[in-house]
Amino acid sequence: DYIMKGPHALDLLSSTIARVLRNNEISVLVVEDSNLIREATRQILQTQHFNVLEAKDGLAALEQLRADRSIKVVLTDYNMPNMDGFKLTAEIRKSFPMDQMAVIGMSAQGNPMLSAQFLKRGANDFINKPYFEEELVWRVNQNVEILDRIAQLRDASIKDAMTGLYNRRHFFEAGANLFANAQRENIDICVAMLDIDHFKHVNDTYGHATGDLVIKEVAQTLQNSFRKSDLVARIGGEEFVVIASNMEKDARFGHFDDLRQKIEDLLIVVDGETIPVTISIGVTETLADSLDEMVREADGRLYQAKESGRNCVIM
Ligand code: GH3
Ligand code: MG
Ligand code: MG
Ligand code: MG
Ligand code: MG
Repeated sequence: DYIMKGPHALDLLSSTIARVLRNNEISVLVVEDSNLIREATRQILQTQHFNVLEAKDGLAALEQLRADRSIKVVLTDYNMPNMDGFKLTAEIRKSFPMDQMAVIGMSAQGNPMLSAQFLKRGANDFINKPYFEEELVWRVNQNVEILDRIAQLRDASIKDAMTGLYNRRHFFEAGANLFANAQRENIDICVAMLDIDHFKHVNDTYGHATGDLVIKEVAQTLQNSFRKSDLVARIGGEEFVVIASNMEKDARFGHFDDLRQKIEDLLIVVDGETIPVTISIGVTETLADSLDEMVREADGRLYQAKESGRNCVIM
């Protein structure tokens, strides 16, 4: 029926499907002491395919928020025993910023100051009770949509669009935290600089598009060679950097040399021609006074690797 109405109906259908798929992944916590209203609210949200959790007061809500990291929206009543909605909102904001978790206040008391008080404490939105079902549905959906777009923008600002690796700016920001943590907790870290060999030759011989493809393949191999807790970034055109934590000392050189070999073994074929790709790697394992110093040290070793004929690891 929908589909017969033409392209606009198709758009509507596909955005509805996208919303259902998205909402399936999102938990909404309904905080309400009235069993009747809580139950009704849950049912409405379930029609939107949200995963709905319930709490009878602010204290119970805080406990759930600590336990379940998938909660993105909190719908909260004002008047509740133990902890009211204002206090709950203020408590939530101590741990969860408003661009990562939406708080929507609700109250039946017909007092216009209630919405102002909710917003003042950091709520994203407010709904009067009794609410119209459609208003509840769309306020929750819009709040989720906004959080989603913010997350997308944040992601785009820290990642390199071509490879999906972290960008240079994020490397130095996140790296500074990793480094400070390593210093404080006495965690063993190593920093590696990696650079594709004779890449100008790849561009000159096979063209820029093939060059881009090579960068993507190398980036993918790099990403797959380290743990989630390690930091892998594209720091320049065909230059990459890694901070790896708690890598076993004896296995370390082998790990980087295996990576070097994996790149050499990559089979990149364009128009029937196999593109030869190798990288040089410089690694430092000594915790210096700053991340910059460690990066400089690794870069020095990368230079040595280039001088020693490329396609090798200097550690
Ligand atoms: P070496 O072994 O000494 O590293 O030689 P090289 O040719 O790789 O030298 P260099 O690092 O100076 O050159 C890197 C080249 O990478 C220069 C630049 O045109 C190219 N490049 C940088 N970013 C990109 C990119 O995003 N795509 C493509 N296709 N080429 C890029
Ligand atoms: Mg109440
Ligand atoms: Mg160079
Ligand atoms: Mg190079
Ligand atoms: Mg380079």
